[in-house]
Amino acid sequence: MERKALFITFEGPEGAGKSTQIALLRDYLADAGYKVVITREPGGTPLAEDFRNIVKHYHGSEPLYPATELLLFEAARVQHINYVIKPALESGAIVLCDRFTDSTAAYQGAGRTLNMDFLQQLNAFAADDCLPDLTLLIDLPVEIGLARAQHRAEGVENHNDRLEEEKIDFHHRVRDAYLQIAENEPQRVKVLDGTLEIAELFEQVKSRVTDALQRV
Ligand code: Z5A
Repeated sequence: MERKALFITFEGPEGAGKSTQIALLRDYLADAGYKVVITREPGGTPLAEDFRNIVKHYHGSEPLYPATELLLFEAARVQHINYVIKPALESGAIVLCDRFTDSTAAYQGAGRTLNMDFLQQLNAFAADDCLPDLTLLIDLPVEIGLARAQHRAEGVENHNDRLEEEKIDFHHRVRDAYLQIAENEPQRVKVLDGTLEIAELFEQVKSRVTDALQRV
Protein backbone atom coordinates (compact mmCIF):
# COMPACT_ATOMS: atom_id res chain seq x y z
CA MET A 1 0.00 0.00 0.00
CA GLU A 2 1.07 3.56 -0.71
CA ARG A 3 2.47 5.24 2.41
CA LYS A 4 0.48 8.21 3.64
CA ALA A 5 2.22 10.12 6.40
CA LEU A 6 -0.34 11.89 8.55
CA PHE A 7 -0.03 13.47 11.96
CA ILE A 8 -3.22 13.19 14.03
CA THR A 9 -3.51 14.47 17.58
CA PHE A 10 -6.23 13.70 20.12
CA GLU A 11 -7.15 16.31 22.67
CA GLY A 12 -9.73 16.83 25.36
CA PRO A 13 -10.34 17.28 29.07
CA GLU A 14 -9.74 14.50 31.62
CA GLY A 15 -11.42 11.19 30.91
CA ALA A 16 -12.64 12.24 27.45
CA GLY A 17 -11.91 8.81 25.98
CA LYS A 18 -8.83 9.66 23.90
CA SER A 19 -6.82 6.54 24.75
CA THR A 20 -9.83 4.34 24.05
CA GLN A 21 -10.38 5.87 20.60
CA ILE A 22 -6.68 5.84 19.74
CA ALA A 23 -6.48 2.10 20.44
CA LEU A 24 -9.53 1.43 18.24
CA LEU A 25 -8.18 3.63 15.45
CA ARG A 26 -4.74 2.01 15.55
CA ASP A 27 -6.30 -1.43 15.03
CA TYR A 28 -8.62 -0.17 12.31
CA LEU A 29 -5.84 1.53 10.33
CA ALA A 30 -3.39 -1.33 10.82
CA ASP A 31 -6.02 -3.81 9.56
CA ALA A 32 -6.44 -1.56 6.51
CA GLY A 33 -2.69 -1.91 5.84
CA TYR A 34 -1.39 1.43 7.09
CA LYS A 35 1.76 1.78 9.12
CA VAL A 36 0.63 3.33 12.41
CA VAL A 37 2.61 4.74 15.32
CA ILE A 38 0.81 5.59 18.55
CA THR A 39 2.43 7.80 21.09
CA ARG A 40 1.59 10.32 23.80
CA GLU A 41 2.55 13.57 25.46
CA PRO A 42 4.16 14.10 27.75
CA GLY A 43 6.19 11.01 26.99
CA GLY A 44 7.08 8.81 24.04
CA THR A 45 10.84 8.58 24.76
CA PRO A 46 12.59 7.34 27.92
CA LEU A 47 13.63 10.84 28.99
CA ALA A 48 10.26 12.39 28.10
CA GLU A 49 8.60 9.63 30.19
CA ASP A 50 10.80 10.71 33.12
CA PHE A 51 9.56 14.29 32.69
CA ARG A 52 6.00 12.89 32.49
CA ASN A 53 6.47 11.23 35.85
CA ILE A 54 7.53 14.55 37.39
CA VAL A 55 4.72 16.69 35.96
CA LYS A 56 2.06 14.11 36.80
CA HIS A 57 3.20 12.73 40.12
CA TYR A 58 5.78 14.99 41.82
CA HIS A 59 4.52 15.78 45.31
CA GLY A 60 7.80 16.76 46.98
CA SER A 61 8.30 19.56 49.47
CA GLU A 62 9.40 22.01 46.74
CA PRO A 63 6.27 22.77 44.68
CA LEU A 64 6.71 23.05 40.92
CA TYR A 65 6.35 26.60 39.68
CA PRO A 66 3.84 26.83 36.81
CA ALA A 67 6.69 28.03 34.57
CA THR A 68 8.77 25.00 35.53
CA GLU A 69 5.87 22.75 34.67
CA LEU A 70 5.48 24.49 31.29
CA LEU A 71 9.18 24.09 30.47
CA LEU A 72 9.12 20.40 31.41
CA PHE A 73 6.22 19.80 29.01
CA GLU A 74 8.11 21.67 26.26
CA ALA A 75 11.38 19.86 26.99
CA ALA A 76 9.60 16.51 26.79
CA ARG A 77 8.08 17.64 23.48
CA VAL A 78 11.48 18.46 21.94
CA GLN A 79 12.71 14.93 22.71
CA HIS A 80 9.48 13.39 21.47
CA ILE A 81 9.30 15.36 18.21
CA ASN A 82 12.90 14.66 17.26
CA TYR A 83 13.20 11.02 18.34
CA VAL A 84 9.69 9.72 17.62
CA ILE A 85 7.28 11.90 15.65
CA LYS A 86 9.51 13.25 12.88
CA PRO A 87 11.19 9.88 12.17
CA ALA A 88 7.79 8.16 12.10
CA LEU A 89 6.34 10.70 9.66
CA GLU A 90 9.47 10.49 7.50
CA SER A 91 8.97 6.71 7.33
CA GLY A 92 5.44 7.28 5.95
CA ALA A 93 3.56 6.32 9.12
CA ILE A 94 0.28 7.68 10.40
CA VAL A 95 1.11 9.07 13.85
CA LEU A 96 -1.66 9.06 16.47
CA CYS A 97 -0.60 11.22 19.39
CA ASP A 98 -2.48 11.44 22.70
CA ARG A 99 -2.20 15.18 23.50
CA PHE A 100 0.11 17.76 21.93
CA THR A 101 0.58 21.54 21.85
CA ASP A 102 -3.14 22.30 22.35
CA SER A 103 -2.87 20.63 25.77
CA THR A 104 -0.19 23.16 26.71
CA ALA A 105 -2.40 26.04 25.60
CA ALA A 106 -5.39 24.62 27.51
CA TYR A 107 -3.68 23.43 30.72
CA GLN A 108 -0.73 25.81 31.19
CA GLY A 109 -2.19 28.77 29.27
CA ALA A 110 -5.82 28.74 30.40
CA GLY A 111 -5.55 26.43 33.43
CA ARG A 112 -2.42 27.94 34.99
CA THR A 113 -3.05 31.37 33.38
CA LEU A 114 0.48 31.67 31.95
CA ASN A 115 1.12 34.17 29.17
CA MET A 116 -0.51 32.65 26.08
CA ASP A 117 1.55 34.52 23.47
CA PHE A 118 4.84 33.47 25.02
CA LEU A 119 3.54 29.93 25.49
CA GLN A 120 2.57 29.69 21.82
CA GLN A 121 6.07 30.82 20.87
CA LEU A 122 7.47 28.03 23.03
CA ASN A 123 5.04 25.56 21.45
CA ALA A 124 6.20 26.59 17.99
CA PHE A 125 9.87 26.40 19.02
CA ALA A 126 9.43 22.89 20.48
CA ALA A 127 7.25 21.56 17.65
CA ASP A 128 9.77 22.84 15.07
CA ASP A 129 7.25 23.03 12.18
CA CYS A 130 5.89 19.57 12.94
CA LEU A 131 2.22 20.47 13.24
CA PRO A 132 -0.83 18.18 13.26
CA ASP A 133 -2.75 17.65 10.02
CA LEU A 134 -5.83 16.84 12.05
CA THR A 135 -6.78 17.29 15.69
CA LEU A 136 -9.75 15.43 17.14
CA LEU A 137 -11.01 17.27 20.18
CA ILE A 138 -13.17 14.95 22.25
CA ASP A 139 -15.31 17.31 24.26
CA LEU A 140 -17.45 16.49 27.28
CA PRO A 141 -18.66 18.16 30.47
CA VAL A 142 -15.88 18.43 33.04
CA GLU A 143 -17.88 16.61 35.73
CA ILE A 144 -18.43 13.56 33.53
CA GLY A 145 -14.77 13.34 32.52
CA LEU A 146 -13.49 13.73 36.09
CA ALA A 147 -15.92 11.08 37.33
CA ARG A 148 -14.61 8.68 34.69
CA ALA A 149 -11.00 9.45 35.59
CA GLN A 150 -11.73 9.00 39.32
CA HIS A 151 -13.53 5.74 38.71
CA ARG A 152 -10.58 4.44 36.71
CA ALA A 153 -8.12 5.56 39.44
CA GLU A 154 -9.93 3.57 42.15
CA GLY A 155 -7.76 0.71 43.28
CA VAL A 156 -4.62 2.17 41.63
CA GLU A 157 -2.02 2.52 44.36
CA ASN A 158 -0.37 5.98 44.74
CA HIS A 159 -2.45 7.47 41.93
CA ASN A 160 -1.68 11.06 43.09
CA ASP A 161 -2.18 12.92 39.82
CA ARG A 162 -1.20 16.62 40.24
CA LEU A 163 -3.32 17.90 37.34
CA GLU A 164 -6.38 15.75 37.96
CA GLU A 165 -6.36 17.02 41.55
CA GLU A 166 -6.74 20.67 40.45
CA LYS A 167 -9.91 22.53 41.43
CA ILE A 168 -13.00 22.34 39.25
CA ASP A 169 -12.50 25.93 37.96
CA PHE A 170 -9.16 24.89 36.50
CA HIS A 171 -10.82 22.09 34.53
CA HIS A 172 -13.56 24.43 33.29
CA ARG A 173 -10.92 26.86 32.00
CA VAL A 174 -9.21 23.95 30.23
CA ARG A 175 -12.41 22.84 28.52
CA ASP A 176 -13.34 26.40 27.49
CA ALA A 177 -9.86 26.95 26.07
CA TYR A 178 -10.12 23.81 23.95
CA LEU A 179 -13.44 24.95 22.51
CA GLN A 180 -11.92 28.34 21.74
CA ILE A 181 -9.00 26.71 19.92
CA ALA A 182 -11.48 24.69 17.84
CA GLU A 183 -13.41 27.86 17.00
CA ASN A 184 -10.18 29.61 15.96
CA GLU A 185 -8.92 26.70 13.81
CA PRO A 186 -11.93 24.88 12.36
CA GLN A 187 -9.93 23.42 9.46
CA ARG A 188 -7.55 21.52 11.71
CA VAL A 189 -9.59 20.92 14.87
CA LYS A 190 -12.77 18.82 14.72
CA VAL A 191 -14.92 18.64 17.85
CA LEU A 192 -16.48 15.29 18.70
CA ASP A 193 -19.07 14.55 21.38
CA GLY A 194 -17.35 12.58 24.14
CA THR A 195 -20.63 11.65 25.81
CA LEU A 196 -21.48 9.28 22.95
CA GLU A 197 -21.11 5.52 23.39
CA ILE A 198 -17.61 4.30 22.54
CA ALA A 199 -18.68 2.61 19.28
CA GLU A 200 -20.76 5.57 18.12
CA LEU A 201 -17.94 7.98 18.83
CA PHE A 202 -15.53 5.74 16.93
CA GLU A 203 -17.74 6.02 13.81
CA GLN A 204 -17.18 9.78 13.95
CA VAL A 205 -13.45 9.36 14.50
CA LYS A 206 -13.23 7.08 11.45
CA SER A 207 -15.19 9.52 9.34
CA ARG A 208 -12.88 12.45 10.20
CA VAL A 209 -9.77 10.37 9.62
CA THR A 210 -11.06 9.04 6.28
CA ASP A 211 -11.64 12.63 5.14
CA ALA A 212 -8.12 13.57 6.19
CA LEU A 213 -6.59 10.57 4.40
CA GLN A 214 -8.34 11.58 1.20
CA ARG A 215 -6.70 15.00 1.39
CA VAL A 216 -3.08 13.75 1.65
N1 Z5A B 1 -0.71 18.00 30.00
C1 Z5A B 1 -0.48 19.35 30.22
O1 Z5A B 1 -0.87 19.88 31.25
N2 Z5A B 1 0.21 20.05 29.28
C2 Z5A B 1 0.70 19.49 28.16
O2 Z5A B 1 1.33 20.18 27.34
C3 Z5A B 1 0.43 18.09 27.94
C4 Z5A B 1 -0.27 17.38 28.87
C5 Z5A B 1 0.94 17.43 26.69
C6 Z5A B 1 -1.46 13.74 30.95
O3 Z5A B 1 -2.06 12.79 31.71
C7 Z5A B 1 -1.66 15.04 31.70
O4 Z5A B 1 -0.74 15.99 31.22
C8 Z5A B 1 -3.04 15.57 31.45
C9 Z5A B 1 -2.82 16.90 30.72
C10 Z5A B 1 -1.41 17.22 31.04
N3 Z5A B 1 -3.69 15.95 32.65
N4 Z5A B 1 -4.09 15.30 33.52
N5 Z5A B 1 -4.44 14.79 34.44
P1 Z5A B 1 -2.71 11.45 31.18
O5 Z5A B 1 -2.20 11.14 29.81
O6 Z5A B 1 -2.54 10.40 32.21
O7 Z5A B 1 -4.22 11.80 31.26
P2 Z5A B 1 -5.23 12.18 30.14
O8 Z5A B 1 -4.53 12.54 28.89
O9 Z5A B 1 -6.13 13.20 30.74
O10 Z5A B 1 -5.94 10.86 29.83
P3 Z5A B 1 -7.09 10.18 30.57
O11 Z5A B 1 -7.60 10.84 31.78
O12 Z5A B 1 -6.50 8.82 30.73
O13 Z5A B 1 -8.28 10.25 29.59
P4 Z5A B 1 -8.53 9.66 28.16
O14 Z5A B 1 -7.36 8.97 27.56
O15 Z5A B 1 -9.08 10.79 27.40
O16 Z5A B 1 -9.68 8.62 28.42
P5 Z5A B 1 -9.66 6.99 28.41
O17 Z5A B 1 -8.51 6.49 29.22
O18 Z5A B 1 -9.85 6.49 27.05
O19 Z5A B 1 -11.04 6.76 29.18
C11 Z5A B 1 -11.19 7.16 30.53
C12 Z5A B 1 -12.24 6.21 31.18
O20 Z5A B 1 -13.51 6.43 30.57
C13 Z5A B 1 -11.92 4.72 31.01
O21 Z5A B 1 -12.34 4.05 32.14
C14 Z5A B 1 -12.76 4.34 29.78
O22 Z5A B 1 -13.12 3.00 29.78
C15 Z5A B 1 -13.97 5.24 29.92
N6 Z5A B 1 -14.53 5.67 28.62
C16 Z5A B 1 -13.84 5.96 27.49
N7 Z5A B 1 -14.67 6.33 26.51
C17 Z5A B 1 -15.91 6.30 27.03
C18 Z5A B 1 -17.21 6.58 26.50
N8 Z5A B 1 -17.37 7.02 25.24
N9 Z5A B 1 -18.27 6.45 27.30
C19 Z5A B 1 -18.11 6.03 28.59
N10 Z5A B 1 -16.92 5.73 29.16
C20 Z5A B 1 -15.83 5.87 28.38
